[in-house]
Amino acid sequence: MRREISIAGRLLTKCRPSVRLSYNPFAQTPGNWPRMSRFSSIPRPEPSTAMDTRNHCAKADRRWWKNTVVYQIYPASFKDTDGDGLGNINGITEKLDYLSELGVEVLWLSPIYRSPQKDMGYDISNYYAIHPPFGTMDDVHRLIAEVKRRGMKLVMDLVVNHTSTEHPWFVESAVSKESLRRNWYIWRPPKYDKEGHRQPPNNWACLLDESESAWTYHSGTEEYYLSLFSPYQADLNWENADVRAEVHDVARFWLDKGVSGFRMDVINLISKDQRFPDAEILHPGKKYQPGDKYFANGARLTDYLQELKEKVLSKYDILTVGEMPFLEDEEQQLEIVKAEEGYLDMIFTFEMMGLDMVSEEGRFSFRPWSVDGLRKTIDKTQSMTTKMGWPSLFCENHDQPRSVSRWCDDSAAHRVCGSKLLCMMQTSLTGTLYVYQGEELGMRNIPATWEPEEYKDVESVSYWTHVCSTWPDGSPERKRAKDLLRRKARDNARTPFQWDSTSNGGFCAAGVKPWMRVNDDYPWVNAAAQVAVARANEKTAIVPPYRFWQRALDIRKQYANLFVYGDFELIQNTHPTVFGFKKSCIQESDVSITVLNFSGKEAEFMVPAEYQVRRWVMGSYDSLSTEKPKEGLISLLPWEGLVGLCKVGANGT
Ligand code: TEU
Repeated sequence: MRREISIAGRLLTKCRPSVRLSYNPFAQTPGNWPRMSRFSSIPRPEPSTAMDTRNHCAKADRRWWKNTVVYQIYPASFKDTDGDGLGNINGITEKLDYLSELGVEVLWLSPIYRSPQKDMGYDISNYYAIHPPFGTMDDVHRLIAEVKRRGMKLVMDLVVNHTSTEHPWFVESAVSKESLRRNWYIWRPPKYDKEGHRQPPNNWACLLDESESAWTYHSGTEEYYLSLFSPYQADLNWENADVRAEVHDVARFWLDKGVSGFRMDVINLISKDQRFPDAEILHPGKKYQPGDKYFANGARLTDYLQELKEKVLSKYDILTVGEMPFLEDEEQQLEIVKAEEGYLDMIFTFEMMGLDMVSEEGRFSFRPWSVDGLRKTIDKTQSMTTKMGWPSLFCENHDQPRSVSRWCDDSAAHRVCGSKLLCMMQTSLTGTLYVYQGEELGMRNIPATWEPEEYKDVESVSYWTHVCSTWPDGSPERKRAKDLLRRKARDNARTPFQWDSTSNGGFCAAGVKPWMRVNDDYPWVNAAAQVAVARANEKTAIVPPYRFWQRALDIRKQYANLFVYGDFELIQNTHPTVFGFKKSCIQESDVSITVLNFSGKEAEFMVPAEYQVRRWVMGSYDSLSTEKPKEGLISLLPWEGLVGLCKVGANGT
């Protein structure tokens, strides 16, 4: 069942999913098929059994942004050099050697633009200026030059779904209904309920505060504006060609300065259903409901991306990655990233981040996740390469808890092994790899002993305020909410970077109060301590995460055919705790196997009979791991991961 439609002169073949995953990163509409999507009415074909799943490695074109490692910097928390307790641009420049030594090649900076910082810079009030506490435009020029001098590249965050309400465009838009910029944003009149009380134009919930409306009332002009994330972040009206032209100018401005690409913030939310209908009731009893079905992956998304590509992006040799929550359908994902015909090089999707969430319960929820879920999710993203798409790989970013705390065990006994296990998983998968600051040290979540007052993120603050106004102090509900905050708050990733064991973890000078409390573990979890250990290829007793990452990135480069571009296949895919996979490439005589025991208990794993491990090249327990048997049944210690290069035996393929 496949139908072709012609839209705007292009022949499109579009598909509707027959099966949908129930996960959703915001715990919103389970299965968010966009009604307005141009492919929504087209049936999906039966899965093709004839699809050739091998040898894509050899076919893939080899653009620079594929075989590269991107390191995300959260400027507020990276390094303070001017004594105000907030990280700054010169702090990044100062640490470039550390980054280049680690082996990263591209830096992605979370927003540094002028902003009232209601959402840590994701609320921009001037795209052409720098937030003064971060530094000046000259500092940025110097950073770009120093990055280039080291053969590295810089990627910026492009946040154009919304602006700060302090942006002059919004200020002008809000002046009156007749303002020339009125329709730069999304304004709608109120609705009135049966009792005559004023209500927002529809029932959509706010994304960073599920108990509130996605609309904010403006008494001056007696209308509401759409503010999907928070009342301080007003959604731009992309239907307006002037808005799009201005966004194109912003992108050109930064590319002309020599930046090498963009991470595009929630870029799949730019086309909204213009009817702004009420969302279906998914959370009975709640006033506001998830509206993503109507504001994500909308009908004109690909038109807007095509225009951006045509007018701006295609004119530069850059990396583009779109952050796309609420996008789970493979065909849609592929349409965005497909080689040549796609609009962006790659996207961030959040299926893995949903494995430990309960959709019906919202953002702050938790359920134990399974290795089987992880296996299926990764298998799905890896399979993109078989259809000429390109995956992005990440376990952390500034919105997610720390990976070792979330997916492994961050206790003193297991933290190091767990970080190495996650490192091996990421460095042996196909795609462009993204490492988040501190991940290379095995940094951990906020300690359980911290009170909610230490959490600074707008989302955490709204959540906790709501909890406190709903449940009394000492109630089990509050206790549970506190636990969820500790597990899931974005603050977990935002504590200051731990450079050394001096006060404030070396993030800022002694005596200066950092903008956010430094994790108490800095005396033993810090960069200096890990860098001080000899390089990992020497037989040291315990290789720390930084040295392990450094070596893993080397190995990834050295065997790029297998690790960066290789064809992915699951092995022993029913194992309850071990995630195993094989990588191969027609251009290589070896294949690799990665075996990851996601458990605090020992496990056994059978090396497939057709392979004999020539060499275990990486292992969580270092020399202990790499001396494991080369074939047959191998026993794995808690949180032990292994990566081996294998000869293909007589029965091998
Ligand atoms: O995030 C989009 C977003 O809403 C999610 O990443 C969300 O924070 C996460 O799913 C929580 O689980 C982007 C930015 O990364 C985030 O920091 C901003 O707050 C948001 O957009 C608005 O700009």
